[in-house]
Formats: sequence, structure tokens, C-alpha cells
Amino acid sequence: MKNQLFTALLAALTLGTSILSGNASASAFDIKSRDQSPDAFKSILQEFRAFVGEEAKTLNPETIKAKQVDLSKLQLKVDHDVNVFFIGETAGGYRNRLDFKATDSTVASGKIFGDTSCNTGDKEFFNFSDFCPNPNDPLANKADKPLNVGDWANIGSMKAGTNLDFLLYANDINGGISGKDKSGNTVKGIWSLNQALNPDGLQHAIAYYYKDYLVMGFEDLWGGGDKDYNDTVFAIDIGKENARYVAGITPIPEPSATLALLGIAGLGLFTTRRRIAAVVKADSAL
Ligand SMILES: [Ca+2]
Ligand SMILES: [Ca+2]
Repeated sequence: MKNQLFTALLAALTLGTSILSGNASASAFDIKSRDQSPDAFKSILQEFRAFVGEEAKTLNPETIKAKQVDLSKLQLKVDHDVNVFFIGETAGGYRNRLDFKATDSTVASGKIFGDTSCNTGDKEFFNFSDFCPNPNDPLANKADKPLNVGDWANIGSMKAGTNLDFLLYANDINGGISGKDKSGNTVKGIWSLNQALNPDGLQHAIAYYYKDYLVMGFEDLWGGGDKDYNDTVFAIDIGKENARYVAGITPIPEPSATLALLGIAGLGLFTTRRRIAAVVKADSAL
């Protein structure tokens, strides 16, 4: 009995250590359901489906470039909790993994979602197929399970000055993918928001600012594949002030907020769409 207690305590301590060091295990973050999400997110969850868009719809090069993330600008201006929400995916047979990396005076990193495929069991969710065109069942003997639309995790309270990156491990739960980097070495397909860090040298993420959330979409195929950039789509809540700062909307005089929102499209860091109808229209024109 004593031994069992000791083993349980040791397991708890080991898990605690891995969270503190940022080397997240499968259960490092508590994945919560959309029903447990903040009201502000819940009320616009359906609107996010436009950012999933269509499977295999190739974006044009200008659009991809305009929505590129400048990692040096993805920095918190004020302390804030960071929440990451799964929106949907068009990854086909791939089942990707999403990690984060937060850098201030130290580096914290870890897995957020180990299987960013959509859960077949969530199909009663309204407009499910628009978020999840090809859902999956859980894999046997894997701790990570497919996600429901709107599943989310709090990845910690972060300080002003923290730089964020998000990393997509392509098809990780099935063993990952690999290819040759520019030195000719065979390496895994792990995609950063930062094109310069990607082993195939290509841009693998696009980003939007939408209603004080940052919405990001990854292209998961080595070499860019179909370039639909919606193979894993997620939204990040870093707080209104931080989101607007990152998107270049500062200061925030409320009467001119509309003008600012419409004006940032030309800045190149993030493009924005004032209304969801505009997103659908813009995407259909690509
Ligand atoms: Ca796709
Ligand atoms: Ca793709």
C-alpha cells in the first residue's frame, strides 16, 4: 500500500516537473470543451468556420504572402493568459500535432494538442462538416484523441515581452513526415510560423486578426502541397490589448476602431475581415 502511494506521488511529481520545465507530456494541458469556453468565444465560434474554408483550395501567392506572420511582432505588450482554441481542419489523412514556444528571458514550450484531427463523434455540432470535412475516430492506444470543434487549452500566464511561436508537427501521431533540409539532411516536417525556421524553406502558416483573436492556419504538406493553409486552424486569445498591438491597431480610440480594422490589411502582418460575410467573399475570390 505504501509502495502504491509512493508510486502515485512520484507520478504526480514527475508530471508537475514536466509542466514546469515546459516539456509537456500528453496530459500537460487540460483540454476543455467549447461548453467551458469564455462567453466571448462561444458567441462567435460559428463565425470562425470561414477561416477553415475549403479543402484543397489553393490560395494565390499574393494572399499567402500578405498573411505571413512576422514572428518578431508576435509579442505580448501586457501580461496575459494565453488560450488556444481548436477551430477545424482539412488535413485529410494527416493527424497533426500543435505545440507552442514562448520566449522571454527563458523558453517554455510544449504540446498543446497531440491530434488536431476532428472527432467523428462531434458530428452533431452545427455546421460540423464546414469545420471538419474529414473527421477521424480515436486511434487505439494513444493518449491524444481527435478534437471537438472549439476544444481549447490555457497554455499559461505570459509576461509582457514574451514572443510566441506555434509549431505544427505534421502527422505526428502516425509517426510524422520527413524530407531533406537545405543541407541535405533528412529531418522531420515540423512547421513554424516563421518561414526561415522551416526545413523546406517555405511558408507554412497564415494568420488573421478577427474580433480580438488571432486566427492561424497551417499548411501541413512538405513543400507546400496544395497550399490551402487550412490543414490545422486554431484561434489564439492573448487579450484584446495584445491582439490589437500585434495587429498594429494602437492606440484604440473606439470611434475609429472600424477604420483601423479596415486599414490594417495593407500592413502585411495580419489581414482582417470586418464581417464574416467579407471573409467568405474574399476567400471565394482567391
Ligand atoms: Ca487541406
Ligand atoms: Ca494543405
